[in-house]
Amino acid sequence: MNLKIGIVGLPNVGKSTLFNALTNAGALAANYPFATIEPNVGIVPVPDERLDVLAKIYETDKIVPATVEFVDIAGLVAGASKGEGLGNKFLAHIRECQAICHVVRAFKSSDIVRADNKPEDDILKQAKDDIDIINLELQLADEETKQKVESKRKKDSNDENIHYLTEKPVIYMFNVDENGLTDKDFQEKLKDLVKPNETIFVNAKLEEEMADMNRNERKEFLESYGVSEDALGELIKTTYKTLGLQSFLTAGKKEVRAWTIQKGATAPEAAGTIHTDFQKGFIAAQICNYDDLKNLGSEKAVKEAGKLRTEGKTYIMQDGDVAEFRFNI
Ligand SMILES: Nc1nc2c(ncn2[C@@H]2O[C@H](COP(=O)(O)OP(=O)(O)O)[C@@H](O)[C@H]2O)c(=O)[nH]1
Ligand SMILES: [Mg+2]
Repeated sequence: MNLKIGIVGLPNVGKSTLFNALTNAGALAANYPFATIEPNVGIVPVPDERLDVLAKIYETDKIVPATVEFVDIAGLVAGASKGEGLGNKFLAHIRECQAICHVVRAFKSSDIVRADNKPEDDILKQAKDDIDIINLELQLADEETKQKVESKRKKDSNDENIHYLTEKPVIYMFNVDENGLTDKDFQEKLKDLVKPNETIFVNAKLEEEMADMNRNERKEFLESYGVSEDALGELIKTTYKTLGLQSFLTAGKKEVRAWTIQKGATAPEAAGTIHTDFQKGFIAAQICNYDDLKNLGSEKAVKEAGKLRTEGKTYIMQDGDVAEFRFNI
């Protein structure tokens, strides 16, 4: 599953700062060759502590995490749909994404000019105005798409599979300053602006400052600001929740690996994320629960405890299932 998240927002709200912080954090999260494909596209491993535990149990050095692709999408400004700024260049990028991370400026700084060049005044009100501008541009872009589709439909009646931008799930990421990180009252007010969407509060500047820190240093640094998880962890957790995703794991001497699937996916569907042949020729899945494996310490012990199950075609996968598939080709 190729999970792709587009980072949008007005200029100067901290998108690129966050994009860099996310890809940086990802590089640390695993010994996995992550990549920045283009300056604005990065593939980031999904942090998953379970993989480290499994690697020890199965005595392997190879850890392959699930990945998320982030795209730093510039060009959304007031009037973009009418050609302002980079015009409609952002459209194609957003269209390819399963979810949108909408970054909103909610920090105080007289140095960083706002996109509208207005002085900072009421942060809440300006945040609301900024959000409305972006959402209006997305709406206008959809209107244009709709018109194009309709005029095309008159010519040929092929029903196309159109993905409207405004139908994509949006997670609001408020870029707050140090006070905003712990000010629950302020956070509630920001949440109210975008209900019922999910919200995340981060300080892009702090995230950026952690670039050269190791995992422990990052943890301590964030905790000193009252933050328990970094932006990458928060965003991935929230995205999985919003899109109804979960992970299953495969483990062996060759490698341990995490895979992303929909909640409610069946065993053959899970097998299909590894290889389409696994789904076509699916026979059965041998499944144990990650916690049992962790507590009992080996696959052998899990088996002896009667906790290694054989599941068939209708089995619904659970988060943290460690699976091995049997199939015919
Ligand atoms: N004070 C402060 N400045 C920030 C924060 N996040 C980003 N900036 C600064 O705002 C400017 C614009 O940030 P950038 O990430 O390039 O914004 P983008 O246009 O949305 O990509 C840069 O000078 C950043 O250093 C923040 O949380 N606090
Ligand atoms: Mg930028």
